[in-house]
Amino acid sequence: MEGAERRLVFVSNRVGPLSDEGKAGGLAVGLADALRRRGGLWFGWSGESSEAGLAGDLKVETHGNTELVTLDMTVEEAEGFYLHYANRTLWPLLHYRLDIAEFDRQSDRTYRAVNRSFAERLHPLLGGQDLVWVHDYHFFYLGAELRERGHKGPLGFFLHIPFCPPEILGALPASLDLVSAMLAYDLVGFQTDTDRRNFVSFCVEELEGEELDGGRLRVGERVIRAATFPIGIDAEGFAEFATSEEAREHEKMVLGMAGGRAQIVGVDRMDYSKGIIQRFRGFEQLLEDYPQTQGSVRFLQVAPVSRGELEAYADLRTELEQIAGNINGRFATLDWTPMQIMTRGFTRRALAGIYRAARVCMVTPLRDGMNLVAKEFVAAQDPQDPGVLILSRFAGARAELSAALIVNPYSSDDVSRALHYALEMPLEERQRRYHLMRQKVFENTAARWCDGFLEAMEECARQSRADSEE
Ligand code: GDG
Repeated sequence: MEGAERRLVFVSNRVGPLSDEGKAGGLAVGLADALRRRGGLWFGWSGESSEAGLAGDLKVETHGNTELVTLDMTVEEAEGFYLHYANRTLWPLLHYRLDIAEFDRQSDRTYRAVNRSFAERLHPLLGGQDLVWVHDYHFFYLGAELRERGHKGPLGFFLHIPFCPPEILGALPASLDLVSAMLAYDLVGFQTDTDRRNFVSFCVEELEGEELDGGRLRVGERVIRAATFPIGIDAEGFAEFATSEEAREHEKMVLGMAGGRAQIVGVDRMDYSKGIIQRFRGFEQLLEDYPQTQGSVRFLQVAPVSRGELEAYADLRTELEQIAGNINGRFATLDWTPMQIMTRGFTRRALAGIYRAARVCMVTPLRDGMNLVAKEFVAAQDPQDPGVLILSRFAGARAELSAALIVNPYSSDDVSRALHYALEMPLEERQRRYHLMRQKVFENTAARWCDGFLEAMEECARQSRADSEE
């Protein structure tokens, strides 16, 4: 059990919270759990800007055996690194949106410089035995920067969002540098086999890499492991939320608004990758193709504004509000408004109540790493009278939740047919599908995902020690 002695070090753009006041998402819950159990350090951006930025003082919060350490950025650092390169270049590109990805030299430079500065500040805090686990597309270069500073211990990286095929990634001017930098990690984790395959293909096609057995990959002198670790949620915890008093109040409110009509729900950060526009079109098509649904359904879309400083996101908001307005204008009667969009956020307990009030939940991203909403919806259902999940074939969650109604989100016909089928679905079929999905959601939890990744890292560490002793 030598591995159990190793300290955990997590690096992610945003850090915490460690305690769960009903606000934290699945990821934070999973990571915080592991930190509480084993102790360690969680390192990242404070979310604030200051004049000194990454050169400024470390902010340290100690909670028992765990430290949260954060740094500010300057306004320029935050803009170039986070808003521009991470969210205007990498996010759209990795979500297969070459049409809106923006490439500029300056933000590429800032992104690399910020990764370098994070490595510079983190390196003195590290011991060679630490298990260092870096999260997501903000930190592709961090591992390589740590290696340059002499860090020899095990480094893991997990990508929460999709990894696009080489034909798309190749458009990124820095694609070779970026993927080469990923090889500094010993373990690279993805949400789905497709993402993993895309990464391996890039290494093979562009970097003369070679796939070995056991998920290993050789590129030049380096041998790393690339594997799939589908993320989960704290299913028990979320199911408890769904029967809390706050949830019940919200469930009642939603059902009251529905007034006996079938409630359809969508919950997403307002992001173009989530396919909300296409979902609205599908709902409109339902009202058109199945006129009996007019007056008998109600659609609530919860879409808290996210990255609102970026034009693509501001435009999306305007467009969604327009489409919702048009649908309501076209179909509403004196006593029925077909749909409602809300851009304010809810607590997680309230959200659980909203899921529970839903007869149908639409999760229709155009591309999504996993999609935790799909899993939360399942966890929140009443097993006696569960709602139906409509799930995009392009969500990572599709691999586990194949008992959902799987749709092509680009096809309004497909979405409208699935909605109609869901609304008509007999209780027995709802229960059968729900139980299959429930099993997956309660089995592959956030804690299990986290432990699985850490175990694989321990294995990599043992392997590399064995190799260096040979
Ligand atoms: C990335 C990947 C991957 C939404 N509205 C409210 C609220 N939410 C919460 C949901 C859910 C979370 O936000 C969204 O998670 P997703 O997984 O759906 O999507 P991303 O934010 O894009 O996350 C994704 C994930 O990383 C983890 O690896 O699954 O594919 O894109 O938890 O419930 N939470 C609260 N109020 C809201 O109004 N409190």
